Amino acid sequence: MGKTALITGATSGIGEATAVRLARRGFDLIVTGRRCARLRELKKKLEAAHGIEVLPLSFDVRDRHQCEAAIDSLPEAFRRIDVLVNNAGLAAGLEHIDEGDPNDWDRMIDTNIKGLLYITRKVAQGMVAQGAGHIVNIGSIAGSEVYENGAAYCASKHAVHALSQGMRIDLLRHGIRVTEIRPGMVETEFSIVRFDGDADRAANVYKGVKPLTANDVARTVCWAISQPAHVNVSEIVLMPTQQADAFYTHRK
Ligand code: NDP
Ligand code: 8X3
Repeated sequence: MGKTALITGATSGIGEATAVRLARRGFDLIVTGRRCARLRELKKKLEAAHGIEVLPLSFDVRDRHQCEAAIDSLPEAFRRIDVLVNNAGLAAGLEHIDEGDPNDWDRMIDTNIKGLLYITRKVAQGMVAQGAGHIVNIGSIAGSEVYENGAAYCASKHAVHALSQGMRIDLLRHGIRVTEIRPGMVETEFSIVRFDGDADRAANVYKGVKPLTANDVARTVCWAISQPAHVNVSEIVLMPTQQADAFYTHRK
């Protein structure tokens, strides 16, 4: 029987690139996100190119009931999830703490932390019952470093780091693997979302740097899940060569 992966936030960037890579490897896919037209398009493209089955599920990970209903609604053929990629997430705003917008904080905390928890709980229940599974959390260097103007986003990714460690402990006895991938700069829609659609400001983030691509991260996800069953890749920090950490970037 083929394997099935659920990828949250597959409508763009890292999630979409991971869907493409896993499709090439023959995984059936459950792809999620709010933009249902993009999910439908992805289904069409991947099923035609790779002869796999793709189930698009459009919902907002911030809404616990939508998350639970989505997982409860899975048809029989998609009920066994072998790999969960918790990728949906965002940064909103870049301001000092006294000037931050609480609506931005809510969006980040509700998506990056609570959404990840809601999905993980439901999917982990199935993995526990089947006695196997692999959860890959897309964290960030912001999960182990803190930079000016980024307190709330960094806090949300620090939470992903803590949750990854906690999940690894809690799921240990069930043989479920947990990997956290913490990338530096990746050029996706991330900065456009962070700056509320300001494409010029977003482009500036990557000026003079060759950032990671979504595909670089997707390749890393694939590598982590392809290890033999007795090997768990706990954490990977993946950086552009021109970026040492959150503070030092060599721009040409
Ligand atoms: P993108 O903006 O390209 O993709 C984000 C994805 O998350 C989209 O598919 C979006 O789908 C989904 N998403 C966001 N909010 C929600 C929501 N409320 N409900 C459901 N889905 C949601 O950015 P990236 O690919 O770069 O980001 C993916 C992950 O990688 C994030 O967790 C981010 O924090 C992390 N990351 C990114 C880095 C970067 O530099 N780009 C570096 C380190 C980590 P839709 O809008 O359709 O709902
Ligand atoms: C995204 C990378 O440096 O903008 O998580 O926080 S950074």
